[in-house]
Amino acid sequence: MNPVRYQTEDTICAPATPSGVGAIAVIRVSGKQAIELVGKVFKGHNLQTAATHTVHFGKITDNNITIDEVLATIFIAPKSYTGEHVVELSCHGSPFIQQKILELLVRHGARVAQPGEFTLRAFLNKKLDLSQAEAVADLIASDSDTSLQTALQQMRGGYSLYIQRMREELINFASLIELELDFSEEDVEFVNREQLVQLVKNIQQLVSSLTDSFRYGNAIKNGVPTVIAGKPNAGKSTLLNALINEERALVSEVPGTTRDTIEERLVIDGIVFRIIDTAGIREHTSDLIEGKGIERTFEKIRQAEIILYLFDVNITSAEELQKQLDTLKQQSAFIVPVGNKIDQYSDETYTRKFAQIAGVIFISSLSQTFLPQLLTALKQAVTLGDAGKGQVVITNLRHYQALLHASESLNGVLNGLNEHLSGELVAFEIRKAIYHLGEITGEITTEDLLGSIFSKFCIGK
Ligand SMILES: Nc1nc2c(ncn2[C@@H]2O[C@H](COP(=O)(O)OP(=O)(O)OP(=O)(O)O)[C@@H](O)[C@H]2O)c(=O)[nH]1
Ligand SMILES: [Mg+2]
Repeated sequence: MNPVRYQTEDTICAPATPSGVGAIAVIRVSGKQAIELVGKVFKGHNLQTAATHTVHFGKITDNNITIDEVLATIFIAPKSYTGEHVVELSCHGSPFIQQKILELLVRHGARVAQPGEFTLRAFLNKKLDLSQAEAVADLIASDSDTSLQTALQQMRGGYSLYIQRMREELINFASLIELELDFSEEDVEFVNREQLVQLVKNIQQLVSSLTDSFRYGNAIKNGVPTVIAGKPNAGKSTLLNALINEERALVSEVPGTTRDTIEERLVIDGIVFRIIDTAGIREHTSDLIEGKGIERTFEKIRQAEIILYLFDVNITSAEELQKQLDTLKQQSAFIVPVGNKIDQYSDETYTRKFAQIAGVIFISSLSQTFLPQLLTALKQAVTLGDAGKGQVVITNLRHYQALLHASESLNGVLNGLNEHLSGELVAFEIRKAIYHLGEITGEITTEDLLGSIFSKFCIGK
């Protein structure tokens, strides 16, 4: 942890735009002295008398030598990103000019900001809560429509409102139970036990719908792990190459060509898939390397959200396929059976051959037929497989863990109430649940936690 981060009396400055040459660059200055300090080096309109949310043309000068012509945008506290006075200087986008201006600001008393320090201040000034601040980082890092949408939703408040409400209700009950304890001699009950049980059950349900959404949420953020599995020579590597339009994986007619797993990204309508080509599964191999590859295949299968089970329609019988699919069903992944090499059929009798197996998609990886159907199936697997769109989705591992802890404590509350345990124990468990819910929105924080969250931001954010 870096203590400098918490010196909120300092006025901080940093480039807000990426490093390198560009048309313009923005330097952000925030703090109690921000306007006064920039005013010392800015020749033009008197910034100290400027209204909030106004833009002013002027020159940045150092001892009467002009460094650059800039636009200064003024935000007066508390109406700014950080909640403090903020000046944004749009200068010409040369790294040299930016450096000169930053040096000048530092000479006049500003300090260069730490990563995420602007957003940290926004959090400390209650401009956003912790889960919203974390969403800012996700937003900057988002690289697909879906991840962008989830980050935006979380930044605008997402589930923090729910969590705050749950927390407040629990706080009410906890204080009533604690009040009872003060009057324990008189044997009064301020808290209706049935109401409390109902409330805890409702909250429990909400918490578990949030934790359930994590698998989906995490997939959106990091890409849906999608494994192409099947027997050697089924055409897995050919399919990977066809999907990403590139000769990425080695293809040959020798079974056991792929030894290690190969992963490539594929974006379909804003959803990111991590397509993983694996070594073909066969039961007996004397080849050590191939054996290791097969072990790795099973590891990938266990981690998969979706398994594309590829089989050669020419040499696979329906019974065999059914058996292979049955063994895969032990996995929690969504399984799509894919019949490959249909180009070797002159008619469509292959559909009859596998008629009793549901949901088979038939393709030819080699001649790239029916690939769009496969893409549609992939998209559906995501939306059918888990929480649909529009629902609140958890993408953050820290939130997920806090929710799991809250859920454990809520179970403790319910058990305590069922077994008529003492009010003290029940209150203790409620307080624990309140604590864990508070960790998400930042009502409960430690400097270590804040440090680890905000240090992941880029400088200037
Ligand atoms: N006719 C036909 N041949 C195909 C098709 N897909 C793949 N093949 C051929 O099947 C052979 C094996 O293809 P690969 O893509 O290497 O198969 P694989 O499943 O990755 O095999 P391993 O890595 O050994 O497990 C190659 O000769 C491919 O050209 C297809 O749709 N039609
Ligand atoms: Mg292969």
